[in-house]
This record gives sequence, C-alpha cells and structure tokens, in this order.
Amino acid sequence: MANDILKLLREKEYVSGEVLAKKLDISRVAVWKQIQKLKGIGYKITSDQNLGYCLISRPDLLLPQEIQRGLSTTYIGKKIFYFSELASTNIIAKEKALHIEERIAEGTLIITERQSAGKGRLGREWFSPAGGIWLSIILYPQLSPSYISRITLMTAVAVVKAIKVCTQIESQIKWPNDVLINEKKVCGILTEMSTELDMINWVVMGIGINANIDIRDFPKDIQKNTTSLKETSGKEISRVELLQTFLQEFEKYYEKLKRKRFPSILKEWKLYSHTLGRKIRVDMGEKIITGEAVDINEEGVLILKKEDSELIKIISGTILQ
Ligand code: BT5
Repeated sequence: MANDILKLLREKEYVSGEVLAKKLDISRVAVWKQIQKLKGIGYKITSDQNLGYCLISRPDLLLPQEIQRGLSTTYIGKKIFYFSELASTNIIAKEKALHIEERIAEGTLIITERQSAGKGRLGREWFSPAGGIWLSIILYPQLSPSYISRITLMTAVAVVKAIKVCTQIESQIKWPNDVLINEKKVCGILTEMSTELDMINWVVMGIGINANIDIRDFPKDIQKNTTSLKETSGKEISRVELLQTFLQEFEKYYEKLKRKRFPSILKEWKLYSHTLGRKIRVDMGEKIITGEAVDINEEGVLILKKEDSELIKIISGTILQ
C-alpha cells in the first residue's frame, strides 16, 4: 500500500489526502498511516491541512520501488528482495535458488545496503560497508556449464558500460572478475553455480561495486589497491541510477550470451581489457606462472605466453599485483 501511495505522490506538488484515499479505496487515516511508514524509511514528505501531501525527497537507499521506477528490463530486477544488512547476498540467493518447489523467477535480485560477511573468490573476504552496491542475480541459463563460464567476463563488460554511462568514468577489466579505475579495484564479481551432468541448475552472479564509499573507511591492507566511484569523481553518485543502468546492460548482454553470441561480447571485453599485452603473474593455486597475456580466446580462457614462448591456457586464477 505504501508503494501505491508513492506512485500517486508528486514531487514538489501537493496531492490531497482525499484524492489518495479515493484512488486507493482506503480511509484518510489509512493514508496518513502509510505516509508515516514512508517517512520512517527516509522519504521526506510534507503535509498541509488544506493541500495534502507533497514528496520532497527520496531516501538514498536501494529500495525495490526506487530501482523498479523507470527500469526498462524485461525480467532482470522484476522481483527484488531488499535488506538493510545481510551476511552475504550470494548466500541468500543460493538458498532461494535451491528451493526447487517454489522456484524463484529468473532475474530475481537480492540487494543489501551492507554485508557483514561479504564473500570474494576462494573464501576471501569482501568488504561491504554502507554506500556500496552489493547484489546477487539468480539465473537459470539453458546452456552447458562449460559455456556459462563466460558469464563473468560478460558481467564485467556490463559493469564497465554502466559506470561509463552514469559517471563518464572509464574503467578497465582485469581478467577474470575485477573492474579497475586507475589500476585500483572498484568492483568484484563472484560467480557461483550448481550443475548436474551437462545441465545448469542455477547461477548466482554476485556483484560488488564501491560506489559512495570513502577510501579511508576501507581496511588499511586493501586501501592502496582499492577505489570507489565517489573517490574518483569527487562527488556522490546516484546508486539507483547506476544500478538501473547496470541491470539494463546486464540483461542485454545476458540475452546475447544465451544466443551464444559471446564473440561480440568478447570484442567489447578486449576494448576494456587491462590485462592483455601485459607481463603478469598468475596464481593458479598450486603454482604461479609468469608471462605475457596475449589473448582471451572465445571460451573466455586467458592465453599466456611464457618467456620460452610456450603458450599456456589459463581457465581460472588470480592475477597478482
Ligand atoms: C571478488 O573476489 O572480487 C568478488 C567480490 C564479489 C562481491 C559481491 S558483493 C555481492 C555478492 N555477495 C557476496 O558475498 N559477494 C558478492 P576476489 O577476486 O577473490 O577478490 C577479493 C579481494 O579483493 C580481497 O581479498 C581483498 O583483497 C579485495 N577486496 C575486498 N573487499 C574489497 C572492496 N570492497 N573493494 C575492492 N577490493 C576489495
């Protein structure tokens, strides 16, 4: 009901309590109660005995109604579970995806304002204070598990595009899952999935973007290699607008991926690549390999040229600083 009232309220223009009550077929007291509820979550609404209610400002929160207002996707973000704090959005998304009896719709989002136990890859921690964008997307692609590994690269392209559109900031992709600005990490992507034989049960894409975070708020040990959009642009950015743009880009690229049009996505990935052409050290778990990153092939695999010119394919790993 509070949502319906929000849709009827006007910015900088009064709407009478009577009109609201009539349109929603509720009493004026019920309208007043819902207005109090909206105020409680941060909407600034003034009231005037004769004129009614006027929306002054919206809260700077990633509330579902704010994200969905003007969102032009078909299915990404049509259902949103919103929390002010969570351990990790990926954990909740996986719990929801596992519920086969009440299968949650494809494109459902889990969003939180902060995470107390945000996850990186390989059990690493992801620092997630208020001001960032921390979300997970639930997907059921009808692709083979080997094909879907490209989705991390695809998501990074969508992040770079969204950052550019909303802030004009140029960012680069560090293979496989980092987005950097001036060599510093601004976004990380965590892809988790469940597969069975050659089928995918679900994929959960976890995306963390350092939007409006002060660098001095990051733990000391990661400050040197970390940045935020606020830090880069020198001002707060609209998280809602960035998230909407990202979701729109994500859906567009995901549709391409589902049609196996990865080569066109890869072309764009290469334009934004921070990795190609560089001498890098890759931690592959059991060993560290050094060489020049010469290509990413159409499977999303990194091709490294060692000193002795031997070409090595790297499916997964972490590029060391
Ligand atoms: C990642 O892992 O980059 C994946 C991060 C995914 C986070 C999202 S937030 C929403 C969803 N829910 C979750 O619980 N996770 C996902 P990796 O490549 O392993 O990088 C982790 C490393 O990045 C850490 O070991 C730190 O060095 C560094 N780091 C931690 N927090 C950071 C931050 N906020 N910004 C930049 N770097 C960070």
